[in-house]
Amino acid sequence: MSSPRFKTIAAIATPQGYGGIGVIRLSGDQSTDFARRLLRNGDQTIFAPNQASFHHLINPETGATVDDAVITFFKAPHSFTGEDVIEISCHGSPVVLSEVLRLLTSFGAELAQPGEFSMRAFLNQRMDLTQAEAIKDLIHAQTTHQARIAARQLRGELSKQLQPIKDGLIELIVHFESSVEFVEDDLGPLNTSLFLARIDQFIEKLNALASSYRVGRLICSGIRLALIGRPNVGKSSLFNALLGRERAIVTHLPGTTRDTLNESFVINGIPVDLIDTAGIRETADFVEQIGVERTKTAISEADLILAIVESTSTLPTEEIELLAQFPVGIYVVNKCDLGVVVSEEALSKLSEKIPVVKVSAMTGEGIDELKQAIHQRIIAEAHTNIEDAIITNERHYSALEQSLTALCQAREDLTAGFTEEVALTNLHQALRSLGVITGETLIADIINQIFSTFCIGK
Ligand SMILES: Nc1nc2c(ncn2[C@@H]2O[C@H](COP(=O)(O)OP(=O)(O)O)[C@@H](O)[C@H]2O)c(=O)[nH]1
Ligand SMILES: [Mg+2]
Repeated sequence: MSSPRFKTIAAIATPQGYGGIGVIRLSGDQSTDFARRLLRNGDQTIFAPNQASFHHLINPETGATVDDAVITFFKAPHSFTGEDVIEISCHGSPVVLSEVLRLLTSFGAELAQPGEFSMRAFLNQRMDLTQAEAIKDLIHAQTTHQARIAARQLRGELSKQLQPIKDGLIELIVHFESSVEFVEDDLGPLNTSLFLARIDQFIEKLNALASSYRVGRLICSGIRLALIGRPNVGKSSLFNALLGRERAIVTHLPGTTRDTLNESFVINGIPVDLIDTAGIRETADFVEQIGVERTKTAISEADLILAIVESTSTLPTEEIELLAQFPVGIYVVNKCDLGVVVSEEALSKLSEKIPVVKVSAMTGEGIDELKQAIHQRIIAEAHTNIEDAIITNERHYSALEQSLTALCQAREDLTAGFTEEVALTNLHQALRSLGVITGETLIADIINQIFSTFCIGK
Protein backbone atom coordinates (compact mmCIF):
# COMPACT_ATOMS: atom_id res chain seq x y z
CA MET A 1 0.00 0.00 0.00
CA SER A 2 1.35 3.38 -0.89
CA SER A 3 1.32 6.06 1.73
CA PRO A 4 -1.58 8.51 1.40
CA ARG A 5 0.39 11.10 3.38
CA PHE A 6 2.23 12.58 0.43
CA LYS A 7 1.45 14.12 -2.91
CA THR A 8 2.90 12.52 -6.02
CA ILE A 9 6.28 14.03 -6.87
CA ALA A 10 8.30 14.12 -10.07
CA ALA A 11 11.87 15.03 -10.98
CA ILE A 12 14.54 14.47 -13.60
CA ALA A 13 16.76 11.87 -11.93
CA THR A 14 19.70 11.96 -14.35
CA PRO A 15 22.36 14.72 -14.50
CA GLN A 16 21.75 17.87 -16.51
CA GLY A 17 23.03 17.89 -20.08
CA TYR A 18 22.91 15.61 -23.09
CA GLY A 19 23.11 11.83 -22.79
CA GLY A 20 21.97 8.54 -24.25
CA ILE A 21 19.18 8.21 -21.70
CA GLY A 22 17.47 10.64 -19.35
CA VAL A 23 15.22 9.40 -16.58
CA ILE A 24 12.21 11.05 -15.00
CA ARG A 25 11.04 9.63 -11.76
CA LEU A 26 7.60 9.77 -10.16
CA SER A 27 6.67 8.65 -6.67
CA GLY A 28 3.25 8.58 -5.04
CA ASP A 29 -0.29 7.28 -5.43
CA GLN A 30 -0.89 9.01 -8.75
CA SER A 31 2.36 7.98 -10.46
CA THR A 32 0.73 5.48 -12.81
CA ASP A 33 -2.21 7.84 -13.57
CA PHE A 34 0.14 10.64 -14.53
CA ALA A 35 2.32 8.35 -16.66
CA ARG A 36 -0.76 7.04 -18.47
CA ARG A 37 -1.75 10.55 -19.47
CA LEU A 38 1.43 10.78 -21.52
CA LEU A 39 0.28 7.85 -23.71
CA ARG A 40 -2.09 7.91 -26.67
CA ASN A 41 -4.28 5.09 -25.36
CA GLY A 42 -3.33 5.69 -21.79
CA ASP A 43 -6.70 4.73 -20.25
CA GLN A 44 -6.27 1.20 -21.53
CA THR A 45 -2.64 0.84 -20.49
CA ILE A 46 -1.82 -1.24 -17.45
CA PHE A 47 1.71 -1.09 -16.09
CA ALA A 48 2.78 -4.46 -14.71
CA PRO A 49 4.78 -4.29 -11.46
CA ASN A 50 8.55 -4.66 -11.87
CA GLN A 51 8.31 -4.63 -15.62
CA ALA A 52 9.58 -2.24 -18.23
CA SER A 53 7.48 -1.49 -21.31
CA PHE A 54 8.06 0.55 -24.45
CA HIS A 55 5.76 3.50 -25.24
CA HIS A 56 5.33 6.55 -27.46
CA LEU A 57 4.98 9.66 -25.34
CA ILE A 58 2.65 12.38 -26.55
CA ASN A 59 1.65 15.83 -25.46
CA PRO A 60 -2.08 15.37 -24.70
CA GLU A 61 -2.66 19.10 -25.16
CA THR A 62 -1.63 18.97 -28.85
CA GLY A 63 -1.38 15.29 -29.67
CA ALA A 64 2.24 15.84 -30.79
CA THR A 65 4.81 13.12 -30.31
CA VAL A 66 7.28 13.95 -27.53
CA ASP A 67 9.62 10.92 -27.48
CA ASP A 68 9.82 7.14 -27.34
CA ALA A 69 10.40 5.89 -23.81
CA VAL A 70 10.74 2.82 -21.63
CA ILE A 71 8.50 3.00 -18.58
CA THR A 72 9.23 0.91 -15.52
CA PHE A 73 6.76 0.46 -12.72
CA PHE A 74 7.71 -0.39 -9.13
CA LYS A 75 4.58 -1.09 -7.14
CA ALA A 76 4.30 -0.03 -3.50
CA PRO A 77 5.62 -1.07 -1.08
CA HIS A 78 8.37 -2.79 -3.10
CA SER A 79 9.97 0.35 -4.45
CA PHE A 80 12.75 2.69 -3.45
CA THR A 81 10.38 5.11 -1.68
CA GLY A 82 7.87 2.51 -0.52
CA GLU A 83 5.26 4.25 -2.72
CA ASP A 84 4.25 3.55 -6.32
CA VAL A 85 7.25 4.59 -8.39
CA ILE A 86 7.38 5.13 -12.15
CA GLU A 87 10.61 5.66 -14.04
CA ILE A 88 10.34 7.08 -17.55
CA SER A 89 13.54 6.55 -19.53
CA CYS A 90 13.51 8.99 -22.45
CA HIS A 91 16.33 10.01 -24.73
CA GLY A 92 18.80 12.14 -22.80
CA SER A 93 17.69 15.46 -24.24
CA PRO A 94 17.23 18.36 -21.81
CA VAL A 95 14.39 19.69 -23.99
CA VAL A 96 12.49 16.40 -24.01
CA LEU A 97 13.04 15.84 -20.29
CA SER A 98 11.81 19.29 -19.31
CA GLU A 99 8.81 18.93 -21.61
CA VAL A 100 7.84 15.60 -20.00
CA LEU A 101 8.34 17.09 -16.54
CA ARG A 102 6.24 20.12 -17.47
CA LEU A 103 3.41 17.86 -18.68
CA LEU A 104 3.54 15.79 -15.50
CA THR A 105 3.29 18.92 -13.35
CA SER A 106 0.41 20.14 -15.49
CA PHE A 107 -1.38 16.85 -14.62
CA GLY A 108 -0.82 17.65 -10.92
CA ALA A 109 2.55 16.18 -10.00
CA GLU A 110 4.67 18.29 -7.66
CA LEU A 111 8.29 19.05 -8.42
CA ALA A 112 10.38 17.02 -5.96
CA GLN A 113 12.54 18.86 -3.45
CA PRO A 114 16.22 17.87 -3.19
CA GLY A 115 16.44 14.48 -1.49
CA GLU A 116 12.68 14.08 -1.34
CA PHE A 117 12.66 10.55 -2.82
CA SER A 118 15.21 9.45 -0.20
CA MET A 119 13.29 11.23 2.55
CA ARG A 120 10.15 9.32 1.60
CA ALA A 121 12.14 6.08 1.63
CA PHE A 122 13.20 6.95 5.17
CA LEU A 123 9.76 8.11 6.36
CA ASN A 124 8.16 5.00 4.84
CA GLN A 125 10.75 2.92 6.74
CA ARG A 126 12.37 1.50 3.63
CA MET A 127 15.71 2.44 5.18
CA ASP A 128 17.07 4.15 8.26
CA LEU A 129 18.73 7.53 8.25
CA THR A 130 22.31 6.20 8.02
CA GLN A 131 21.36 4.30 4.88
CA ALA A 132 19.68 7.31 3.31
CA GLU A 133 22.75 9.41 4.08
CA ALA A 134 24.91 6.70 2.54
CA ILE A 135 23.12 7.16 -0.80
CA LYS A 136 24.22 10.77 -0.83
CA ASP A 137 27.76 9.83 0.20
CA LEU A 138 27.92 7.20 -2.53
CA ILE A 139 26.77 9.65 -5.19
CA HIS A 140 29.24 12.27 -4.05
CA ALA A 141 32.20 9.92 -3.44
CA GLN A 142 35.46 11.27 -4.82
CA THR A 143 37.58 8.18 -4.21
CA THR A 144 36.93 4.44 -4.40
CA HIS A 145 37.48 4.22 -0.62
CA GLN A 146 34.73 6.75 0.01
CA ALA A 147 32.45 4.82 -2.32
CA ARG A 148 33.25 1.51 -0.61
CA ILE A 149 32.46 2.85 2.86
CA ALA A 150 29.24 4.45 1.60
CA ALA A 151 28.20 1.16 -0.03
CA ARG A 152 28.84 -0.66 3.25
CA GLN A 153 26.77 1.94 5.12
CA LEU A 154 24.00 1.59 2.55
CA ARG A 155 23.69 -2.06 3.53
CA GLY A 156 23.10 -0.89 7.11
CA GLU A 157 26.55 -1.65 8.58
CA LEU A 158 26.43 1.08 11.23
CA SER A 159 22.85 0.34 12.25
CA LYS A 160 23.79 -3.33 12.60
CA GLN A 161 26.63 -2.46 14.94
CA LEU A 162 24.46 -0.13 17.00
CA GLN A 163 21.48 -2.47 17.36
CA PRO A 164 22.91 -4.82 20.04
CA ILE A 165 24.01 -1.81 22.08
CA LYS A 166 20.56 -0.26 21.81
CA ASP A 167 18.94 -3.59 22.79
CA GLY A 168 21.30 -3.91 25.76
CA LEU A 169 20.54 -0.38 26.88
CA ILE A 170 16.79 -1.00 26.68
CA GLU A 171 17.21 -4.15 28.77
CA LEU A 172 19.14 -2.19 31.37
CA ILE A 173 16.60 0.62 31.40
CA VAL A 174 13.76 -1.88 31.89
CA HIS A 175 15.59 -3.38 34.90
CA PHE A 176 16.15 0.02 36.40
CA GLU A 177 12.62 1.18 35.75
CA SER A 178 11.21 -1.85 37.50
CA SER A 179 13.48 -1.40 40.50
CA VAL A 180 12.26 2.20 40.74
CA GLU A 181 8.63 1.03 40.52
CA PHE A 182 9.03 -1.81 42.98
CA VAL A 183 11.28 -0.57 45.71
CA GLU A 184 11.53 -4.03 47.26
CA ASP A 185 13.50 -5.14 44.14
CA ASP A 186 16.34 -2.89 45.23
CA LEU A 187 19.41 -3.37 43.02
CA GLY A 188 21.79 -4.23 45.82
CA PRO A 189 25.60 -4.04 45.59
CA LEU A 190 25.97 -7.26 43.59
CA ASN A 191 23.60 -6.12 40.85
CA THR A 192 25.18 -2.69 40.75
CA SER A 193 28.54 -4.16 39.83
CA LEU A 194 26.88 -6.31 37.18
CA PHE A 195 25.20 -3.27 35.69
CA LEU A 196 28.42 -1.31 35.82
CA ALA A 197 30.09 -4.08 33.84
CA ARG A 198 27.30 -3.91 31.24
CA ILE A 199 27.68 -0.15 30.93
CA ASP A 200 31.43 -0.60 30.53
CA GLN A 201 30.83 -2.98 27.63
CA PHE A 202 28.63 -0.40 25.91
CA ILE A 203 31.21 2.32 26.49
CA GLU A 204 33.95 0.12 25.02
CA LYS A 205 31.96 -0.65 21.88
CA LEU A 206 30.90 2.93 21.33
CA ASN A 207 34.43 4.14 21.93
CA ALA A 208 35.71 1.78 19.23
CA LEU A 209 33.13 3.14 16.80
CA ALA A 210 33.84 6.76 17.72
CA SER A 211 37.58 6.30 17.28
CA SER A 212 37.03 4.95 13.77
CA TYR A 213 35.94 8.49 12.93
CA ARG A 214 39.58 9.58 12.92
CA VAL A 215 40.18 7.46 9.84
CA GLY A 216 36.65 7.97 8.56
CA ARG A 217 37.13 11.69 8.50
CA LEU A 218 40.47 11.27 6.79
CA ILE A 219 38.93 9.17 4.05
CA CYS A 220 36.08 11.59 3.53
CA SER A 221 37.61 14.99 4.11
CA GLY A 222 41.26 14.17 3.52
CA ILE A 223 44.18 16.19 4.82
CA ARG A 224 45.99 19.41 4.01
CA LEU A 225 49.64 18.89 3.32
CA ALA A 226 51.95 21.90 3.07
CA LEU A 227 55.41 21.91 1.49
CA ILE A 228 57.80 24.34 3.14
CA GLY A 229 61.49 25.19 2.94
CA ARG A 230 63.90 27.83 1.78
CA PRO A 231 63.61 29.21 -1.74
CA ASN A 232 64.96 26.96 -4.50
CA VAL A 233 65.09 23.71 -2.50
CA GLY A 234 62.60 22.20 -4.98
CA LYS A 235 59.19 22.64 -3.30
CA SER A 236 57.38 23.34 -6.56
CA SER A 237 59.22 20.49 -8.29
CA LEU A 238 58.18 18.13 -5.50
CA PHE A 239 54.62 19.49 -5.70
CA ASN A 240 54.55 18.52 -9.39
CA ALA A 241 56.22 15.16 -8.73
CA LEU A 242 53.63 14.23 -6.09
CA LEU A 243 50.75 15.32 -8.34
CA GLY A 244 52.28 13.54 -11.30
CA ARG A 245 51.94 16.58 -13.60
CA GLU A 246 53.58 19.92 -14.23
CA ARG A 247 51.24 22.20 -12.33
CA ALA A 248 53.55 24.65 -10.52
CA ILE A 249 56.08 26.85 -12.27
CA VAL A 250 59.66 25.75 -11.62
CA THR A 251 62.70 27.91 -12.37
CA HIS A 252 66.23 28.16 -11.12
CA LEU A 253 65.36 31.62 -9.73
CA PRO A 254 64.71 31.85 -6.00
CA GLY A 255 61.32 33.42 -5.24
CA THR A 256 59.52 32.01 -8.32
CA THR A 257 56.54 30.80 -6.33
CA ARG A 258 54.89 33.90 -4.97
CA ASP A 259 51.43 32.73 -4.02
CA THR A 260 50.38 29.51 -2.34
CA LEU A 261 49.03 26.98 -4.80
CA ASN A 262 46.91 23.96 -4.02
CA GLU A 263 45.83 20.84 -5.86
CA SER A 264 44.26 17.56 -4.81
CA PHE A 265 45.48 14.03 -5.24
CA VAL A 266 44.94 10.71 -3.47
CA ILE A 267 47.38 8.61 -1.45
CA ASN A 268 46.09 5.08 -0.74
CA GLY A 269 42.48 6.22 -0.65
CA ILE A 270 43.07 9.38 1.37
CA PRO A 271 42.39 12.64 -0.46
CA VAL A 272 45.27 15.06 -0.01
CA ASP A 273 45.06 18.79 -0.58
CA LEU A 274 48.66 19.59 -1.44
CA ILE A 275 49.85 23.14 -0.88
CA ASP A 276 52.94 24.60 -2.52
CA THR A 277 54.21 27.67 -0.71
CA ALA A 278 56.57 30.53 -1.36
CA GLY A 279 59.92 29.96 0.32
CA ILE A 280 60.32 31.12 3.86
CA ARG A 281 62.95 33.81 4.03
CA GLU A 282 63.36 37.51 4.84
CA THR A 283 62.69 39.47 1.69
CA ALA A 284 62.46 43.10 0.62
CA ASP A 285 60.28 42.26 -2.41
CA PHE A 286 56.75 43.37 -1.58
CA VAL A 287 54.93 40.65 -3.54
CA GLU A 288 57.21 37.97 -2.17
CA GLN A 289 56.58 39.30 1.36
CA ILE A 290 52.86 38.72 0.88
CA GLY A 291 53.69 35.22 -0.38
CA VAL A 292 55.69 34.55 2.76
CA GLU A 293 52.77 35.72 4.91
CA ARG A 294 50.43 33.38 2.99
CA THR A 295 52.91 30.58 3.56
CA LYS A 296 52.57 31.13 7.29
CA THR A 297 48.78 30.95 7.05
CA ALA A 298 48.98 27.76 4.94
CA ILE A 299 51.30 26.24 7.52
CA SER A 300 48.96 27.07 10.38
CA GLU A 301 46.05 25.42 8.55
CA ALA A 302 47.93 22.31 7.42
CA ASP A 303 47.41 18.87 8.98
CA LEU A 304 50.87 17.73 7.94
CA ILE A 305 53.97 19.72 7.03
CA LEU A 306 56.74 18.46 4.78
CA ALA A 307 59.95 20.46 5.17
CA ILE A 308 62.31 20.25 2.23
CA VAL A 309 66.09 20.63 2.32
CA GLU A 310 68.66 20.12 -0.42
CA SER A 311 70.84 17.03 -0.44
CA THR A 312 73.77 19.23 -1.45
CA SER A 313 73.32 21.64 1.43
CA THR A 314 75.49 21.59 4.52
CA LEU A 315 72.38 22.56 6.46
CA PRO A 316 73.52 25.80 8.05
CA THR A 317 72.32 26.49 11.58
CA GLU A 318 69.98 29.23 10.45
CA GLU A 319 68.14 26.79 8.10
CA ILE A 320 67.80 24.26 10.90
CA GLU A 321 66.51 26.96 13.25
CA LEU A 322 64.14 28.29 10.62
CA LEU A 323 62.55 24.89 10.02
CA ALA A 324 62.51 24.02 13.71
CA GLN A 325 59.97 26.80 14.25
CA PHE A 326 57.33 24.71 12.49
CA PRO A 327 55.67 21.44 13.55
CA VAL A 328 57.30 19.46 10.74
CA GLY A 329 55.88 15.95 10.14
CA ILE A 330 58.41 14.65 7.60
CA TYR A 331 61.74 15.99 6.39
CA VAL A 332 62.44 15.55 2.69
CA VAL A 333 65.98 15.65 1.36
CA ASN A 334 65.56 16.66 -2.30
CA LYS A 335 67.89 16.65 -5.32
CA CYS A 336 69.44 13.32 -4.38
CA ASP A 337 70.33 12.84 -8.07
CA LEU A 338 73.06 15.41 -7.45
CA GLY A 339 74.61 13.18 -4.81
CA VAL A 340 74.01 13.26 -1.11
CA VAL A 341 76.29 15.70 0.61
CA VAL A 342 74.21 16.51 3.64
CA SER A 343 75.51 14.31 6.45
CA GLU A 344 73.44 12.03 8.67
CA GLU A 345 74.81 14.00 11.58
CA ALA A 346 73.48 17.26 10.15
CA LEU A 347 70.14 15.55 9.43
CA SER A 348 69.92 14.26 12.97
CA LYS A 349 70.13 17.86 14.13
CA LEU A 350 66.84 18.52 12.40
CA SER A 351 65.12 16.03 14.63
CA GLU A 352 65.64 12.59 16.07
CA LYS A 353 62.09 11.36 15.90
CA ILE A 354 60.82 12.86 12.66
CA PRO A 355 61.18 10.63 9.59
CA VAL A 356 63.55 11.70 6.82
CA VAL A 357 62.93 10.65 3.20
CA LYS A 358 65.44 11.14 0.39
CA VAL A 359 64.04 11.93 -3.04
CA SER A 360 64.74 13.52 -6.36
CA ALA A 361 61.80 15.55 -7.59
CA MET A 362 63.57 15.66 -10.93
CA THR A 363 64.03 11.92 -11.58
CA GLY A 364 61.10 10.71 -9.44
CA GLU A 365 63.37 8.59 -7.28
CA GLY A 366 61.99 8.15 -3.75
CA ILE A 367 58.60 9.71 -4.54
CA ASP A 368 56.71 6.45 -3.89
CA GLU A 369 58.59 6.02 -0.62
CA LEU A 370 57.62 9.57 0.29
CA LYS A 371 53.96 8.80 -0.42
CA GLN A 372 54.20 5.74 1.83
CA ALA A 373 55.81 7.84 4.57
CA ILE A 374 52.98 10.37 4.28
CA HIS A 375 50.42 7.56 4.48
CA GLN A 376 52.14 6.04 7.51
CA ARG A 377 52.23 9.37 9.23
CA ILE A 378 48.53 10.07 8.65
CA ILE A 379 47.40 6.62 9.64
CA ALA A 380 49.71 6.46 12.68
CA GLU A 381 48.02 9.56 13.99
CA ALA A 382 44.59 8.10 13.42
CA HIS A 383 45.41 4.85 15.35
CA THR A 384 42.96 2.85 13.21
CA ASN A 385 43.14 0.67 10.18
CA ILE A 386 41.74 2.29 7.07
CA GLU A 387 39.45 -0.72 6.49
CA ASP A 388 37.86 -0.29 9.94
CA ALA A 389 36.48 3.17 9.28
CA ILE A 390 32.79 2.98 10.04
CA ILE A 391 32.01 6.47 11.23
CA THR A 392 32.60 9.01 8.48
CA ASN A 393 29.84 11.46 9.23
CA GLU A 394 30.23 14.33 11.69
CA ARG A 395 26.57 14.06 12.68
CA HIS A 396 26.95 10.39 13.60
CA TYR A 397 30.15 11.11 15.47
CA SER A 398 28.72 13.86 17.64
CA ALA A 399 25.66 11.73 18.49
CA LEU A 400 28.01 8.89 19.49
CA GLU A 401 29.98 11.28 21.69
CA GLN A 402 26.77 12.45 23.36
CA SER A 403 25.75 8.88 24.00
CA LEU A 404 29.17 8.14 25.49
CA THR A 405 29.04 11.20 27.75
CA ALA A 406 25.65 10.14 29.06
CA LEU A 407 26.84 6.56 29.67
CA CYS A 408 29.94 7.76 31.52
CA GLN A 409 27.74 9.98 33.65
CA ALA A 410 25.38 7.09 34.39
CA ARG A 411 28.40 5.02 35.39
CA GLU A 412 29.65 7.76 37.70
CA ASP A 413 26.24 8.16 39.31
CA LEU A 414 25.97 4.46 40.04
CA THR A 415 29.50 4.28 41.41
CA ALA A 416 28.79 7.26 43.64
CA GLY A 417 25.79 5.37 45.02
CA PHE A 418 23.07 7.58 43.58
CA THR A 419 19.59 6.16 43.11
CA GLU A 420 18.68 4.28 39.95
CA GLU A 421 16.41 7.17 39.05
CA VAL A 422 19.39 9.44 38.57
CA ALA A 423 21.24 6.91 36.42
CA LEU A 424 18.09 6.26 34.40
CA THR A 425 17.97 9.81 33.08
CA ASN A 426 21.39 9.35 31.57
CA LEU A 427 20.68 5.87 30.22
CA HIS A 428 17.63 7.27 28.44
CA GLN A 429 19.77 10.07 27.07
CA ALA A 430 22.38 7.57 25.82
CA LEU A 431 19.69 5.59 24.02
CA ARG A 432 18.12 8.72 22.51
CA SER A 433 21.48 9.84 21.14
CA LEU A 434 21.96 6.48 19.39
CA GLY A 435 18.45 6.83 17.97
CA VAL A 436 19.47 10.17 16.51
CA ILE A 437 22.03 8.38 14.33
CA THR A 438 19.52 6.00 12.78
CA GLY A 439 16.82 8.68 12.74
CA GLU A 440 14.37 7.18 15.25
CA THR A 441 14.64 10.08 17.66
CA LEU A 442 15.06 13.05 15.37
CA ILE A 443 12.73 15.98 15.03
CA ALA A 444 11.20 16.78 11.63
CA ASP A 445 13.14 20.02 11.17
CA ILE A 446 16.48 18.29 11.42
CA ILE A 447 15.34 15.52 9.09
CA ASN A 448 14.33 18.14 6.51
CA GLN A 449 17.69 19.84 6.93
CA ILE A 450 19.58 16.59 6.32
CA PHE A 451 17.68 15.70 3.16
CA SER A 452 17.84 19.22 1.75
CA THR A 453 21.56 18.68 1.12
CA PHE A 454 20.77 15.82 -1.32
CA CYS A 455 20.44 16.30 -5.05
CA ILE A 456 17.10 16.62 -6.84
CA GLY A 457 15.71 13.36 -8.16
CA LYS A 458 17.34 11.28 -5.38
N1 LIG B 1 68.97 18.26 -9.93
C1 LIG B 1 67.81 18.54 -9.40
N2 LIG B 1 67.30 19.76 -9.50
C2 LIG B 1 66.10 20.02 -8.93
C3 LIG B 1 65.37 19.01 -8.24
N3 LIG B 1 64.23 19.58 -7.78
C4 LIG B 1 64.24 20.87 -8.18
N4 LIG B 1 65.38 21.14 -8.87
C5 LIG B 1 65.76 22.44 -9.45
O1 LIG B 1 65.86 23.40 -8.41
C6 LIG B 1 65.42 24.68 -8.88
C7 LIG B 1 64.35 25.21 -7.98
O2 LIG B 1 63.23 24.36 -8.04
P1 LIG B 1 61.80 24.80 -7.56
O3 LIG B 1 60.93 23.61 -7.58
O4 LIG B 1 61.34 26.01 -8.30
O5 LIG B 1 62.12 25.22 -6.04
P2 LIG B 1 61.23 26.03 -5.00
O6 LIG B 1 61.68 27.42 -5.04
O7 LIG B 1 61.53 25.42 -3.68
O8 LIG B 1 59.81 25.86 -5.40
C8 LIG B 1 64.95 24.46 -10.32
O9 LIG B 1 65.99 24.83 -11.19
C9 LIG B 1 64.70 22.96 -10.39
O10 LIG B 1 64.88 22.43 -11.69
C10 LIG B 1 65.93 17.70 -8.16
O11 LIG B 1 65.40 16.76 -7.59
N5 LIG B 1 67.14 17.53 -8.75
MG1 LIG C 1 58.43 27.23 -5.85
